[in-house]
Amino acid sequence: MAADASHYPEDYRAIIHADFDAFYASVEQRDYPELIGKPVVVGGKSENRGVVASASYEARAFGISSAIPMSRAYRLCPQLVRKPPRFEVYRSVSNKVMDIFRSITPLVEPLSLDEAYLDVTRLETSEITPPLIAQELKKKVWAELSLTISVGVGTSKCVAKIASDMNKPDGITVVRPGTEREFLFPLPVQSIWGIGPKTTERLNSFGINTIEQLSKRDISWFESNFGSNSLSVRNMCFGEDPRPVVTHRERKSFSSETTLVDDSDDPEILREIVIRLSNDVGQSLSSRGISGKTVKLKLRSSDFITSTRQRSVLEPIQLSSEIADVAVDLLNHELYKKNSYRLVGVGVSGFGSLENSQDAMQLRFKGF
Ligand code: DCP
Ligand code: MG
Ligand code: MG
Repeated sequence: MAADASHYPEDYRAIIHADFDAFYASVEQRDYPELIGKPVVVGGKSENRGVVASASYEARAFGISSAIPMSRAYRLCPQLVRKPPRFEVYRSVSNKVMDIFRSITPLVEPLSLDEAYLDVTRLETSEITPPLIAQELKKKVWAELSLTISVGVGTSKCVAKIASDMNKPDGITVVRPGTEREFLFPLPVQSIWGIGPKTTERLNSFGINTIEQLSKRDISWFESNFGSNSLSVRNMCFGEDPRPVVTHRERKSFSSETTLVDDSDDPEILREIVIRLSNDVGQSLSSRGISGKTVKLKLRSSDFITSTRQRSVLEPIQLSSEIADVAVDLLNHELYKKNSYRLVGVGVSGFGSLENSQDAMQLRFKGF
């Protein structure tokens, strides 16, 4: 690593953003080694008007990217290999990587299945610095999962997130304290969190293309263009972003759903799926020390009609078996319709105020 791994001055936070490279596609290449080095995409069939969910870096060389139609991907690269998604596997890899992150610090904020923020500020010792932690993290993920992540290290969330994208795949980018402007100013405005395609187009039409150009505008200009977000957008131009890493958001519900490989009306298959999904949700609740009072079952029939059924119980529940009891009962009440289903989901909501107690304790323990 070329980056300077020396110690940080006091008063700076050290935030890491880690994101898997070509997540779904890399998991497929890992599990089917004959695909290594080949253009691979994960997504739906082109005859079903499928789209690309993830493209390997070899596929990207042909101009293929996420969200383009599969038919177009094949036109760009006729020798392309398509794999159907295996969501269960990706979810399990995601759980494992989050555990690896949590083995380094409890301050982990997952953003999606394949990425998270880590606050490693307090981990610095005489031997360990944030860039070294980032290196260790990459090594650990590779050793345990045979997958690469790209990592950004910054003094705020927005800098860390932009940095992790700079040297993909298998990259590490450290933006040292005090060098945020140098790093951000040449980048296009859309690198900033929250500036989407429409805003970018508008800014470009004013001749504002880079973060440096945007940073030169005064506060009143920001106010008339960004309204209530003006201050945070302006601060982000300078790398300032006070948002803390929060271990889980104020979530109102936890749920898990799955699209069936083949639509099914078989009660046994459907019950088995409901039990598995209840197990997923139960694990999420248990690992966070949360229990909820409302269980919801979601069903989407073969003709794409989605329905939900929910039931509240008197005492909050957390265990997979308790969630499954309610969810299976809700399912049993639907089976008389003899519908065939393409998607099944289970969720739990109605949490008590204990939701944040575990995190609060961890923070106190860490001396925050
Ligand atoms: N995903 C999806 N549909 C999209 C974008 C993403 O289904 N439009 C899924 C597939 C990706 C995963 O989410 O593998 C993670 O999304 P990322 O944006 O992190 O993309 P990748 O990990 O695939 O690639 P990168 O190396 O750019 O992070
Ligand atoms: Mg990714
Ligand atoms: Mg991602």
